Amino acid sequence: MLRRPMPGLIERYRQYLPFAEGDPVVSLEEGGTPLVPAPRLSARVGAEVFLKLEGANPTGSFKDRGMTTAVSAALREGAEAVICASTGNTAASLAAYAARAGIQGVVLVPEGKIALGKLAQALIYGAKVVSINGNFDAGLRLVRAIADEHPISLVNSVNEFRIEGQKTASFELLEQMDGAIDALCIPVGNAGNITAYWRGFSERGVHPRMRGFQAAGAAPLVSGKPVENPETVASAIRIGNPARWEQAMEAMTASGGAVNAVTDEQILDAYRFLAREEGVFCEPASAASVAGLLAFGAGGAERIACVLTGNGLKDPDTALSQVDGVIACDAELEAIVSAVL
Ligand code: AN7
Repeated sequence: MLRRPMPGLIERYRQYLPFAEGDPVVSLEEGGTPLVPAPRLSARVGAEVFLKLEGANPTGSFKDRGMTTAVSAALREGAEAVICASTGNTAASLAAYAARAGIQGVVLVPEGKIALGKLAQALIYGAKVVSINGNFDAGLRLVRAIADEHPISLVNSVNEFRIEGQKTASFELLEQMDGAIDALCIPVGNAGNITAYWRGFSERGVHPRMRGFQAAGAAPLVSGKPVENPETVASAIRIGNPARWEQAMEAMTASGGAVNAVTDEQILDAYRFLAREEGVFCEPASAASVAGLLAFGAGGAERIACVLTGNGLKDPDTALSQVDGVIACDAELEAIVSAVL
């Protein structure tokens, strides 16, 4: 058989992952995402800035990196179902990989607080989608209890295989930036991803400053205490009590980085800026990384990567709330020309 040029993460990075030859692999050929230069953003902050487009993964977010590993491991253990609590992207990713594996996916999502595209994804892939009248933190407590008592595998980022898969993004960044990276800007919700990046960098002996950004209304790591009722337009990171709290703080402290908060207004400014000035459409939570860089500056770093964790198409409602809208016009040449030129 012809070897495909871009196999999934487990095949590409097997020697760094807890999978042996012959183990089951559930893959949608995730990873291998673009790293694009951001010239206008670079000019604004006075450093060379690159955007890691994780929205280019098969379900449109970085979660696929951890889901190929978590679902493959679950299958290896004989699981017939997988479960998670989610603000949306984990749900979409779980649903896709469960479908691919031929097992049942179950997801708990906060009622009314999950972006439309993510909900559509979870449903069309065939997961059982349960909407709870509680937030992500309540959902995570519930699925932990369910997985403790029943034969269903928990694949939130408390699952070690999730972190293992997600650390491959660091390997890619080092390849794409030739090892020269001074700082990483990344949104932080449940804090699994920043933990994974730090692990990946550390395994390669490289230690860029880890700069995490939370939404001001959901910033427990900044205030140092859990947030009872987190609120932000960036629904993906509407999380008040991150599961990987200590590890995330350790990554930021050990690397000389920091965690800071950005307001919804700063997030939406960065969101529009990326689309209009760089041609990159990410979701609001992803824009928190760039909002943070713009708000707090390059801090002396010369080469910076911002992780854009999810695709803008995930959340069409927020996009449409940020624009003037379409120009209605008669289907006539003169009318159109005078309307747009
Ligand atoms: C686009 O899907 O927690 O700090 O349940 O979807 O590793 O939690 C999503 C998180 C950043 C934060 N950007 O990552 C979920 C979920 C996007 C996200 C984060 C999420 P973590």
